[in-house]
Amino acid sequence: MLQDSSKPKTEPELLEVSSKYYNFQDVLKRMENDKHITIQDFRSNQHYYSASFEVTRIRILLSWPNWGFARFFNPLTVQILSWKPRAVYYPGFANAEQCQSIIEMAKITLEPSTLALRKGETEETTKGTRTSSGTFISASEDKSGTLDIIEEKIARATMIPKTHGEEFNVLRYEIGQRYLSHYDAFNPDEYGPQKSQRVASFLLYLSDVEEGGETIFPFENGLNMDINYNFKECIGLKVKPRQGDGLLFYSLFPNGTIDQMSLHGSCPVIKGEKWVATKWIRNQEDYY
Ligand SMILES: O=C(O)CCC(=O)C(=O)O
Repeated sequence: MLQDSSKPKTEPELLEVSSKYYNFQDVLKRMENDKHITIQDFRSNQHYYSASFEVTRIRILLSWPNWGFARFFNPLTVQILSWKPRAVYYPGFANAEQCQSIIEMAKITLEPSTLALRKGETEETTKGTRTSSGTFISASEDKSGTLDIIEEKIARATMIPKTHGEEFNVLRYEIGQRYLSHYDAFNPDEYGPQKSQRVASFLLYLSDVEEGGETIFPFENGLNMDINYNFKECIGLKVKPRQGDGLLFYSLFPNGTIDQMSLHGSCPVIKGEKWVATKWIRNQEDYY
C-alpha cells in the first residue's frame, strides 16, 4: 500500500489536560523527550493547538477551529538558560506600559515582604533574609486588565492552567535590599505536611536595574553544592533584570521531589531600584 508522504508517520501523542489537576511531570518529561506535543482540551474535546519545541525557541502553532489562526498567533520567544535547574528566559514578555501599570498599582499597598517560616523559625531569627517591600495582587483586582493578559500568557508559556497560580507578588527592592538564597517549594521535613507544592516560579521583571539586583541560582549545574555555601553570596548563574523580560524556573523534578539546584535569590540592589512580579505556580488548583 502506498503511503501518503504528506502525513506524519505517527499521529502526535495526545496529552490530556484537565482543569482540575495538571500532570505537569508528564509535560516536563515530554518536553525533554519529544519534539512535538499535542494537547487535547477535555471540555470541548477539540484539538486546539500543537506545540513544536526547539532548543532555543518555542513556536506555538495555533489551529483553533473557531477562532482563526491570525487572531491568536502570538509567538513566545524563549531562551534556555539552564537545564539544572530548568530555567528559561522570555525576552519581551510584557511591554513597558504594562510593567509601569503594574508598578503603579502595587505602589499603593506595598508593605515589608514576609517569609514562610520553617519549624522553629521566628521573624526575629529570619530578619534580613528578605528585605524588599511587596504586595499581593490578583488579576481580578486589576481593572486595567494587564494582569489578566500577563496571567494568560504565563499559562500559555508554562502550559499550566492559570487556576494553578497564586496571586502575583509584586516586589520592590531599594538600594541594599535583597532576598537570600532559598527554595520556593516547601520541604515537608522543614515546613510540615503540604497540601500542594510550588512547581514553578515565573518572574516578570518590571524594571531595569542599573547595578545589582540579579536573580541568582548559586547551585546551577551542581556548582557550589559541595562547599559550605554562604547564602548571602551572589554566585552561580546570574540573571540581570531587564524591564518586560520573564524568567521561568522549575522547583520540582518530574518525580515531584524538590530540585536542590533550584535554590535562588536576589542580590542586593547597588544602584537604581528593582521591581519584579512573581507568580508561583502550584501542582493543584486548590492549594491552601
Ligand atoms: O527578586 C528576585 O529576583 C527573586 C524573587 C524570589 O526569589 C521569589 O519571589 O521567590
